[in-house]
Amino acid sequence: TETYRIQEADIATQNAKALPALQEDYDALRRRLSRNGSDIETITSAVAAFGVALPSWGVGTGGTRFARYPGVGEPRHIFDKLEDCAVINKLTRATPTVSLHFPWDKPSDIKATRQFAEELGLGFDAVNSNTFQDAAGQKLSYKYGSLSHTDAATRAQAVEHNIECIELGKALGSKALTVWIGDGSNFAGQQHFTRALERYLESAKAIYAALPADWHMYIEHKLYEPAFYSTVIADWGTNYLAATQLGPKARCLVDLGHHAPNTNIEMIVARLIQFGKLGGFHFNDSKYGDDDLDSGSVNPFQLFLIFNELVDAADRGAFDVAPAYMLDQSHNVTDPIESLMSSAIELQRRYAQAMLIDRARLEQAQAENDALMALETLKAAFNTDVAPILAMARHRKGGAIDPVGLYRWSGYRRHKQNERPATARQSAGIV
Ligand code: PSV
Ligand code: MN
Ligand code: MN
Repeated sequence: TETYRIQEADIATQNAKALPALQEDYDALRRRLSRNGSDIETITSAVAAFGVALPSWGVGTGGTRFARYPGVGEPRHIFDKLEDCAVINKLTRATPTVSLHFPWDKPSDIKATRQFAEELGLGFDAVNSNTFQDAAGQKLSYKYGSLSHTDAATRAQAVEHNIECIELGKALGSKALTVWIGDGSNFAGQQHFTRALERYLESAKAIYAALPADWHMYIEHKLYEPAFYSTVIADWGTNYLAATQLGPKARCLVDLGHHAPNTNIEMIVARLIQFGKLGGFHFNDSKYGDDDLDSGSVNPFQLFLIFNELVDAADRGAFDVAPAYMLDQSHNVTDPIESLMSSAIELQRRYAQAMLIDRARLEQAQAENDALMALETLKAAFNTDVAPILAMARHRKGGAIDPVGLYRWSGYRRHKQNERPATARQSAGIV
């Protein structure tokens, strides 16, 4: 069968219909923002330059540990996944890279994978290792941990896997390794806190030593799950200590779903920036735990406040290296292509709003302890509808003014249903 692709001409045709209204809204917003001293073009250009990486594991069958419900025409392998990622980028122009997870999406042919990605206009962001479950044919089990396991041979196997991920990443053009481990304990007394962290650090140092000079190692903390009593890298404090012990290439990765409810994540971001250890993000949203819901779907104000810290820090020249932006979401009630497009746009929305904050007024309010005016200043930006800026940025880059509308109009998934016949396992719900 022929491979269906959404054409540039489709985008141009649909955009032509939507452009007059967009231009009107954009011009009105330009006038409104200029009254407050903001130049719309500066913000539109910054939004257009914004990019966030797509998670390879986010385009497949989403799910929880309770169930997976395969959708029609879903990707069967890495090439299909890249094809779907390319649709997201083609329509939003906001997701130029993909973050791969090994061994889930380990390419059997690296050269062909890299070449296919290039043809689709995609690059590769951080590669992710997986020592939180046992891979097929694996010699030693991670049931009781990986990098911090009590058994030296199991730790060595986990280190080896991470080094293999670096090698794969090098061949693909990645520049970072993200390490998240599920190591921890379920019962008081099960694990010696100090010794477990010592073992982790020793293993992590061996991985760090294998990093190329221009690479980063992102350490991801998570409060709980799968370990429910204690987790070795449970919080940003432990993460910071580990990254500091390892060296300058090691940085902390903040996954928005990995904190206790109501944690002030924007302040964690500020702290990590202040001490030069913010590596990047796994963006998603959550109400209870590691929910992996779409960005900004639960707490858009929190996302805005995080971007406020990022814009403020960038204005102050506080970054030696720009943080890596990655999405990490997976669930099973929407088409992942639509959800990932919405999340990428949501990040751009909060970024644009953060650029609208009147920083002089905010600073003055802070100096005068005028709490009400400080919040008002933030809210004035947060309440501004910047949708015309986002749509114009997409349009100027050749993306869709209305990405979800165009995607639905294209019938992409229906085309893929024919091209990607479900396997017997998928039809049975076993994926
Ligand atoms: C763990 O919960 C996590 O956030 C890590 O980033 C994993 O690599 C990812 O989810 C995928 O399960
Ligand atoms: Mn994550
Ligand atoms: Mn997670």
